[in-house]
Amino acid sequence: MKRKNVTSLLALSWAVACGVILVACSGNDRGEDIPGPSDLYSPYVTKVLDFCPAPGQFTNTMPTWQEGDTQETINKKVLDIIGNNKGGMVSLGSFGGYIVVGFDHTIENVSGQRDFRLLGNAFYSNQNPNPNPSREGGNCEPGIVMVAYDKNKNGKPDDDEWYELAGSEYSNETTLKNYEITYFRPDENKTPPEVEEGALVIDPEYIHWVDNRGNDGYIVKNMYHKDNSYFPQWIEGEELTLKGNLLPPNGVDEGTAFGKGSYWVLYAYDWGYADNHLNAEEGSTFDIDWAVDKNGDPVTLPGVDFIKVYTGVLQTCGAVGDTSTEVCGVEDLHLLKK
Ligand SMILES: [Ca+2]
Ligand SMILES: [Ca+2]
Ligand SMILES: [Ca+2]
Repeated sequence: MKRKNVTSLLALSWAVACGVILVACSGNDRGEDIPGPSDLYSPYVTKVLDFCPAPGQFTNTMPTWQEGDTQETINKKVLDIIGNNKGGMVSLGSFGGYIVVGFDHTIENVSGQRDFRLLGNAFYSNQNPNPNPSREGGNCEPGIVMVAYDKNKNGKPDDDEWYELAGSEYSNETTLKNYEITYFRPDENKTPPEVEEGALVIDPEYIHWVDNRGNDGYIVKNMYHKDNSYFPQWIEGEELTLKGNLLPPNGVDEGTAFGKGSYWVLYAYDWGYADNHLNAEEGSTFDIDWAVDKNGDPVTLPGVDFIKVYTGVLQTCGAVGDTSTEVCGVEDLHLLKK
């Protein structure tokens, strides 16, 4: 015990010394003072500012909604699940569902390096019926990442402080910019249209949506998730409007194509999305230098204080159900010296 204490003390003084050196070396090429890496800070999420999933099969169960929950209690539940390296998981539901997290320091933008990692639950399948897929695929559910640097130091991400990290599909001509969708609260007691006995989809007209392109459709209810409401229960009002850029669908039923029944493969986009590559791979890390403004012009940020992730696709893939980005945490790669 005693030796451990001495070791800890030595480690602490070493860490403090390194911290001082690192702080002294921090800052950026514009000469602005920003907090540097230090063992005094947590490399993980320490705040959940907002959590608003879109309708989806895991909504109200990841985290679990209970009667009486408010936005504040839900945010706290989410922090308990994914904050401080807990490693749990929350689900953002269909397109546009989002989470906003914060830290106890500014994640520094180190030039030429990835700055943070977003943890999700993406995996690659080794049972893809397609023998020659052009990219990794399995259950990749890309979420678009936005970052905010608290320029005015008011402790909040103001509307004009948000920038998107432009991932590999940002310039894809089938990515729809300024997409907007409105989901309508369902009548949970309505009689759904008749479906075949044993059908996978038990309510094909469960949650109606309309978008700003003149389309409409439904989030369907499936037999595997039939007991929870898919509409976030702590949100007030009869409708929920969510905005962002809509990525093209990434799911392909490869089973049908290769005569092997139905087997959906959700393919990974190249880079720059949450819940899109394995947590251990470089594909789950992000460079703050990918930030762009509303016109798509690059923006140089000294660091970020807040990160927002929202589900980037709108699709339902057979038995896998609706695609939703999952978030399990964030790591400051500089503090972790990765
Ligand atoms: Ca960087
Ligand atoms: Ca601010
Ligand atoms: Ca996922």
